Amino acid sequence: MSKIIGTPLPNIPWEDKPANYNMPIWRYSKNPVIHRHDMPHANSIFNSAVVPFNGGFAGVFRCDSRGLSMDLYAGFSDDGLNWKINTEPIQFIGADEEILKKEYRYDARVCFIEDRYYITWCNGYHGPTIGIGYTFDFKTFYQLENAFLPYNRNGVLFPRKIGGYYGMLSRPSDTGHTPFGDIFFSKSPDMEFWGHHRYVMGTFRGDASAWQSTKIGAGPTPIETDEGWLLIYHGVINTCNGFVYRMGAALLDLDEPWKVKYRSKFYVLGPEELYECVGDVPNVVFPCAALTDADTGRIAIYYGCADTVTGLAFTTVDDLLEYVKKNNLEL
Ligand code: BMA
Repeated sequence: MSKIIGTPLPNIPWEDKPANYNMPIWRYSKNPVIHRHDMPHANSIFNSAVVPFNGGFAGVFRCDSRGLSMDLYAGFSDDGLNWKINTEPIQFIGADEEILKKEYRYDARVCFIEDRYYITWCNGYHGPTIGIGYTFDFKTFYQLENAFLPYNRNGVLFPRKIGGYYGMLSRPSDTGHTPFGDIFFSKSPDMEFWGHHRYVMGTFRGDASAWQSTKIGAGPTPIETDEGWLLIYHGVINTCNGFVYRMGAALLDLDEPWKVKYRSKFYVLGPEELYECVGDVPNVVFPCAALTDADTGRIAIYYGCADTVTGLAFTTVDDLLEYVKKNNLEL
């Protein structure tokens, strides 16, 4: 039995694992949980992040408009299933107009640290890089300096300081659709200056785990367990019909998260349902958030489906960790 280190969340959205199901993650039976038009002028709502907030839930949603402009919108829910997403994008305030200028914003993660909700996202600044902001109430949003030089994507914060420093995973990339990509760890004393970069893990080139052979990127905020940080990530293979995005899981050392203890050879969820296989970008499952209940070990994962809608899936810390350990990728 493994333990989630964190707070109880008795109202976590939940469905039991279907009988005779042999994968470690199972889908919500009423998926997609958010449809493409659940905000009036959206073309698509996907790759979005939710957290417990005020007894219910709040989130930062990627809504691509009908102009296909990519931006972030706040949204609220009592049960994590029925969402009301604001019709106006988040307006950040901050110290420097240069940084506040919006080129594009997408794929947010939200992470509660100490006293506030930090938001990281892929921020256009002469190419994609990692934007950072924070909010206390999901009404007023403050933007800090970009974490890195372009080009970078999939910036994911750890929910507490490690060895006295904030920690972030990210994936150095390029200006385009990036045919490569490994996960790195960086640390910061103040959320502004990031350094001490360490390699965490990369693509796997062999036949045994080809689903993660082109690029990988961190997904939800890593989940603290008594055995290490449970990381859910995406892995990509390039095929004759383009990239296919699947979900994997790994366990990172608690004190030195750039050390990988286990990593799944097999994907833990892949595009199989129609809403995952058909959409603006077919064959994509892209996890960006996970709610956890420390009392029961339950985990609810929110993931983008085919760059069009948002799905919800469930697992427990035991289901996922057992699977990762049993199917460990030997490097
Ligand atoms: C990545 C990002 C994600 C997207 C994925 C599949 O490069 O743009 O937002 O889900 O491609 O299109």
